[in-house]
Amino acid sequence: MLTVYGVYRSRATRPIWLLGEIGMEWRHVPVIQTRRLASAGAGEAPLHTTSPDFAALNPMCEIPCIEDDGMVLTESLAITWYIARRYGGTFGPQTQKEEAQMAQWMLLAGTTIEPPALTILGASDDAARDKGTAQLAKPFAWLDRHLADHRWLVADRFTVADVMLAECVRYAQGHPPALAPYPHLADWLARCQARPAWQAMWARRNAEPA
Ligand SMILES: N[C@@H](CCC(=O)N[C@@H](CS)C(=O)NCC(=O)O)C(=O)O
Repeated sequence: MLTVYGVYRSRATRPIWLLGEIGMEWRHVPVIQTRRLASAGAGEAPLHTTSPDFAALNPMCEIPCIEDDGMVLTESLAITWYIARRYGGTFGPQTQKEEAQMAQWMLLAGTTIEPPALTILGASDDAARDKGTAQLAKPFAWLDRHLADHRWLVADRFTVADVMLAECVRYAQGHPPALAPYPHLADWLARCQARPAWQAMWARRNAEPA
């Protein structure tokens, strides 16, 4: 059975949401970020990102990580993409053009949207939030235009592209000015987050200690 290593309060939400959409069974090993533990060295400390057993699996000491069919895979977007391709049916690409379009949104999510959105999420002052918001203006304006006449990112159906991008855009959501100028993007994010599989993932995420 596919095993996901990582707590919900991490980028593990990406593959976990998709697994819920697919409705497949998976095994959860809740590895927590070492920095979130008061004393990682204590004997009773839970499995964490620098635990020797986990570091042996992922030398980057980061979550999420999966094991499936004898393969260990890291990088949340690669993991989510793999699950879609292998198990996801129409959540994954059905043609080479769809594959290219999904790859486009996946790479935009990981390289252009995630860094400033995380800046906003972690900001402790307005200057940092303003900087992240300014960096998101161009990609968000493009997404807003695209979503003005598309319900979903690719092929008029909900796909892995929506999962990967929505989970990166979410990091900016707590700062309303970042999304306010982009109503179609905000509506699409709301559609994504209204899905039962996202709601189930989010409830479990919120049930974890902060
Ligand atoms: N590019 C990686 C980044 C993974 C990453 O940084 N994960 C964080 C949690 S979301 C982590 O494990 N940090 C290690 C730690 O804080 O101990 C991915 O997308 O999977």
